[in-house]
Amino acid sequence: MIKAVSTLPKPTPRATDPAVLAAEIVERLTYRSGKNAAAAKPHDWLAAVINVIRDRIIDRWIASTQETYDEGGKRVYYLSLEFLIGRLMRDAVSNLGLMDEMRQALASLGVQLDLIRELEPDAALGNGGLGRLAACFMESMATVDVPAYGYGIRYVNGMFRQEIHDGWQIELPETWLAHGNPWEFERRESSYEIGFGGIVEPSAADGSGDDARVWKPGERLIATAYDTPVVGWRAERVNTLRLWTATPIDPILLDRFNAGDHLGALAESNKADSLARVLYPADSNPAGQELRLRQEYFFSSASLQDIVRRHVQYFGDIRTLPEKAAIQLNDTHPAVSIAEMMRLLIDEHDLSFDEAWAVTQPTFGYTNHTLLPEALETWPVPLFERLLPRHMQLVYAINARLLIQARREKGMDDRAIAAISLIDETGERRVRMANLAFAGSHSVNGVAALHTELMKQTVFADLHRMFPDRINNKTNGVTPRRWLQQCNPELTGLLRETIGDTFLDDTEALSALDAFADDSAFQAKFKAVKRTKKAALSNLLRERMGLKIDPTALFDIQIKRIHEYKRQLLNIVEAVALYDQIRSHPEKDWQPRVKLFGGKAAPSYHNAKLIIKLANDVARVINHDPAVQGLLKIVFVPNYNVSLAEVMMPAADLSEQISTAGMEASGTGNMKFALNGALTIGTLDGANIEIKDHVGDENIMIFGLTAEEVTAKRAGGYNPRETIEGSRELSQALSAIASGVFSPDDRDRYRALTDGIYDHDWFMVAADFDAYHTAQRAVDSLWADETAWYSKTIRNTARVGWFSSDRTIRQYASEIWGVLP
Ligand code: B1H
Ligand code: IMP
Repeated sequence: MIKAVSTLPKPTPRATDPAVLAAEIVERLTYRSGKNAAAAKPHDWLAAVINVIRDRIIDRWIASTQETYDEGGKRVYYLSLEFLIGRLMRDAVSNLGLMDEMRQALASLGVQLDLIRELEPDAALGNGGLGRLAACFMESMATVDVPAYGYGIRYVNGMFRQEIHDGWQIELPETWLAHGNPWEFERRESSYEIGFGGIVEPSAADGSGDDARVWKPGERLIATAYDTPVVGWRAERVNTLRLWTATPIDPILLDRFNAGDHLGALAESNKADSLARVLYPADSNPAGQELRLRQEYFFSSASLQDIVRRHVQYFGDIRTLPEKAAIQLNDTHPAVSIAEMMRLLIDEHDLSFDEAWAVTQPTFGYTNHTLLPEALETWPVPLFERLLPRHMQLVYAINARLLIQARREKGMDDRAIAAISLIDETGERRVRMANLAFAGSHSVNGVAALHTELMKQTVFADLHRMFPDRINNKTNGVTPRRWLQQCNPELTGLLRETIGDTFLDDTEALSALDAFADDSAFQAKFKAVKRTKKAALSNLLRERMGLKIDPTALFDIQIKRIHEYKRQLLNIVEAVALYDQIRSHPEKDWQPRVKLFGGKAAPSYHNAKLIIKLANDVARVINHDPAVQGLLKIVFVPNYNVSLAEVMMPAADLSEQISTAGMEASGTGNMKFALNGALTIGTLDGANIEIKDHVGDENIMIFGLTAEEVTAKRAGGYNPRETIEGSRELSQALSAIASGVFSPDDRDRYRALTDGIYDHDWFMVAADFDAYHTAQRAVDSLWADETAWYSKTIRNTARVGWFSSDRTIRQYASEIWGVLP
C-alpha cells in the first residue's frame, strides 16, 4: 500500500535565519490565511508565526519519536487530569533558540513579536499548582531527555475566566479553542472505545479457576487523541502531550430522528460532548459528582489502552511492561488506572490475577499532593459499582489480598486494618482512591520534605508501617525557562553578562551570583531590572484596571488559589491593622507599600468568595482615604492565570507564602518569586522550609507556628478569643471588619468570617497574627535599607537554582522510573 519509507522523498529540514523565517511567514500569511501584509491583522501574523515555528518543532519531534522507537528504551507516562500550560509561542521559540532570529524576521516585516504574542490564549487545563507542575514536568522531561508522554483531557472549557463585579467573583467560560489550536494534531488512528455501566459475566472460555470476566458495558463512547509537541530546552528532545476528546459512537440516532424525536436523536452525542468538555474548577476539594468519576475513568482507560497497545505492538509480550513503561499518577485523579490495568491484563490479555498484579504494581508510581482530609478522593461504593462494575470487583479482589497480608503483619489491630482498607466503612461505604493508588504502586511520593514526613505520620501511617520502603520524597521544582528566561529576559541578560551562560543549562550555577550580592554596582543593575519589571506591571494595571501604582513602592504580592488554609485573610487583616497604625501615627517613617492579590475561588466555596469581596472592600476604603497619603494601596488583580503570573512574579519585592503550617504540601509559586529576586515572608510549611535551608535564615522572613505547634494547639487548650483580646492591633482590625467599616452597604457581611476566627480559628489566623505583624514591620525596616535589601534578594536568586524542575525530574527518573538518561 505504502512504499518502503526509505525510498520516499525526505523533507528538507527548515532553515532558521531571519530572512528565511520572514519569507515563510509571508508565505503562510498568503496561502494559509489568504491575506497580504497590508490586510493582515495581528492575529493573522500570530497564526503565521506559530505555523512557521511549528515546522521547526516537527522536525525535532519526528526525530525524537524515531529515536525512542529505535532505542526501544523505557518510556515515562505522566497521567494527569490537569496540564496548566499557558501560552506556547514564546516557550517554543525560546527553547528552539530562535528568539533573536524571530524578532528580527518580524521587525523586517514591521511587526512586533511582543505585541502579537499577547493574542495567544492561555491553555488553562488546570486549577493551580498541581496542573502547573505537570506542565513544568513535561518541559523538563523533554529537557533532560526522558522519553515521555503526558496523558490528559482536552477540555473545551478550561479554567474559568474570573471577572470582578462590585468586588464579587463572577465566573465566565474560557473558550481557548474558539479560533482553533495551531499546536495540536488530531490522531484519528489513535482512538479507543470506553465503556460505562452494564453487566459482568463469567468468562466465556470455561469458568472455574479463570480470573477473567466479560464486561458488557451499557454505554460506550470513543476517545480520540490530540497530540501537542512539548519542546525541551535547546530542543534536544520533543515529547508528546496526548489529550483525549470524547465522541459518540453514533453521532446521530437516525431512527429516532426520522421518527420525529429530533432532540432524542442527539442524546448520545450530547452525552459524549459533555463528558470531556469542562475542567472541574475545584482546587484541593474534589467534586464528588458522577461526571467527574466518568472523566477520570475515561482518560485513564484511553491512556492505558494506548500504552498497552504500544507495548504489545513493539515488544510483543505484555509481561515485560514494567521494564518498558513507568506510569506516574498525578494525585489520585487517575487512580482508577490501577483497576483498569488489572482489567486489561486479566480480561483482555489472559493473565491470571497474580500475574497481572506482578505487572501492574512495579509499573505504577503515585504522587500525593495534599493531606487535607476533605481533599482525599473517595467514591460511594454504589456509584462506583454502577458505573464500573468490573472495576468494583477488582477493587474488592485487590483489597482482599491486601487485608489478608495486613492481618499477617505484627501489631495490626482492627483499627489499622480498617485504615488500610480500600473501602472506608465509617459511614456510607466509599472507595478510597489514595489507598488504591498506594497499594497498586511501587513508589508513593510527597512533594516536599515536610509533606512527605507528614504523609508517613498521618494519612498513610498504617500503610507506611506495612510498606516502609514505599514512601519517598521528591521536592517540587519549576522550569527556569518559563519562570526566569522567558518571563524575565532583563534579569536573564544581566545574569549572563555577570556570571556567564552556564546557568542556562544548569540552574544551580546561579550560585556564582553570590559573590556579587554586596557589590554596589551590581546591586544598582539588579535594582534597575526590578524597577523595569515593576513598571511593566504598573502599566498593565493602568491599562486593565485604570489604576495608578507607584513603581518605587514595595510590591507585596500574594497570588495563588483563594483558600482558607493559604490565609489571604491573615494578609488582609494585617493590612487593616497597618491602615489603623498609619492613620494613628502619621508621623512615623512608613514605607510605601502596594499589596497585590490575585487568585480564583472555587465557584462553590463560599468563604473563599467572601475573602475576595473583603479584599476589594478593604481596597476601596484604604485606597480612597487621604489620611493614608498613598502609603498603602490594596489591589485585587482579576483573572490570575499563567500569563499574569509571568508579569507579576518578576515584579515582586515581597512574596507572601503564609499558609497554616502543615497544610500547603509544597507550593511552587514560592520558588518562582525567589528565583526572580523577591524576599519571602512565610511560615515553616511545604517547600518554604527547603527554600530557607537553601537561601539561609537571614535571607527569608520566617514567622509563626510550626506544623507540630499547630497540631498541639488544635489538640487542646487553644482559645482564640483570649489570643485576640491579648492583641490590640488584631482585636481592633477584626472589630472594624466585623462591624461593617468596610461594608457599610451590608454591615454583617463579614460577621460569619470573623466569628469563625473567634470561635475556633482552625487556620490559626489569630494565633499567628502578632508574629506576622512583627515580621512585616521587620520587612519595612529592611526595605528602608536598600543595600541590605538587595544583598538579600540577590542571594535568593543565587541560591534557589536547586528548585529547578530539571532536578526534580532527574530524581524521579533515577529513583522512581529507572530511566536515567
Ligand atoms: C495541590 C491539589 C488538588 N494539592 C484536588 N492538591 C483537585 C486537589 O480538582 N481537584 O479535585 C485539584 C488539585 N492541588 C497542590 O499541588 C498543593 O496544594 C500545592 O502545595 C503543591 O505545590 C501543588 C503541586 O504539588
Ligand atoms: P504511537 O507511539 O504508536 O502512538 O504513535 C504515535 C506517533 O509516533 C505516530 O503518529 C508516529 O508519528 C510515531 N511513530 C509510531 N511508530 C513509529 C515508529 O516505529 N518509528 C517512528 N515513529 C513512530
